[in-house]
Amino acid sequence: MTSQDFITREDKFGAHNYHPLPVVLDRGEGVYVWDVEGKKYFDFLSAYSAVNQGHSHPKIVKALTDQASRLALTSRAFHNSSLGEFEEYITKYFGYDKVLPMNTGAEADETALKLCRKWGYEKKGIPENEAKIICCFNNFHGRTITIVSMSTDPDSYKGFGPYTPGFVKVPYNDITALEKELEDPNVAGFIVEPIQGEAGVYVPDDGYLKKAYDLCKSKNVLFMADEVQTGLARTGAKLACDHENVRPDVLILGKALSGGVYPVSVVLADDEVMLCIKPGEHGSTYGGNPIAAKVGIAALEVLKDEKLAENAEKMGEVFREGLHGIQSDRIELIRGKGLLNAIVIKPKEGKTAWDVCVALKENGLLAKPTHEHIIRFAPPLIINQQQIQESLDIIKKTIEALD
Ligand code: IF1
Repeated sequence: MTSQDFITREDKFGAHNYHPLPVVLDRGEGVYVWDVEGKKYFDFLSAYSAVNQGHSHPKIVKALTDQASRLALTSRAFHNSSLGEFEEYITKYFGYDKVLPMNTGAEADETALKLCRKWGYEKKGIPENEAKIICCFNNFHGRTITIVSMSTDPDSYKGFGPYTPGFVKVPYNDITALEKELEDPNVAGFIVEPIQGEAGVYVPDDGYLKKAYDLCKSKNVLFMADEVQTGLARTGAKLACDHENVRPDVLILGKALSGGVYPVSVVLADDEVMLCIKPGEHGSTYGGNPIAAKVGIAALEVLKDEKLAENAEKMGEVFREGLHGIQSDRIELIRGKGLLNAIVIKPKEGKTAWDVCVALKENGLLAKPTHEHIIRFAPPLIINQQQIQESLDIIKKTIEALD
């Protein structure tokens, strides 16, 4: 079967909720993936930052397969011998009292929202059904009906109403707007991405997170950081909030918490918040299963053992510097932190970010456009200097050939 045969079959039998680049991947290792014809590519998407540790990291794969053949799933109706080990490991790793494991990022965000409302009623004393949560314009927190109720992107929310009430939207990176909404005593929480991924790798001003956190504290409001995409070494620190020494009241993690081999997500918080949810009030069949527990530990160990935050910081500098060295008026802007970067493409002669990505693919590098004119560059964090250089050569060659 050729790539086209695979694509045609997906198109015929699969729902049309995605528009992938025309490449059919069959194998991955480290920073590389191979298509069904055997062509090799640099992976500059890393499954939307789920594969920070590199494809099929041997240590994570071993944790997965060992546990899969021993005990895969018990449900939380019973205890299992791996969950506590994971809970102890991850709470100490990030410095929180408690963790609540789920599977996907959206589920972890939903968990945080429920936890926040519960805390608002039980601890803050907000009248029943009156709690409000502040979120940001251009946020991306996932695809459930409640989460798209927070969205300001019509592609995400249009046609899926009626929406969950109780959300107040403020412009991102706007402290004054946040301060104003925080005057409302019924506000229980503020949910924010430390860098907005889907919005196009939008990095807020230095000090924004710290100021937002301090304001939340002064109003007895929970500061909830969605680090599903920015967390786990991606931006050159364990958490993107670490850059401003902010410790979120509620920390939401997913994606790279498994290195891409399994869906694992969590919410971390201290007892005062986490214990507001009582037995029977929240959960998931797969959440906290033994495979997820072992995989989660291995994925976090790899981040630490291989110093991936430090490498992301260093390689990010080299990468952005290299991008700045490309002489083309097609590149309007370069932004990012660590190895979460993007370029804004000026449409020229009818060529958009999509066309640039198709050309990059032809030249052996995979990246995905977002919002028509933005290309995100997010390779696995194990990438070395020589590989960064080769990638920059491909990007330079591709963009120059379009000019
Ligand atoms: C898709 C973007 C990335 C996330 C943050 C929660 C979730 C995500 C900050 C939900 C998910 C994804 C999902 C993916 C596209 C993608 C994405 F382009 F939309 F913005 F990564 F950049 N919080 N992000 O970024 O996590 O439930 O998917 O596990 O195809 O929808 P999930």
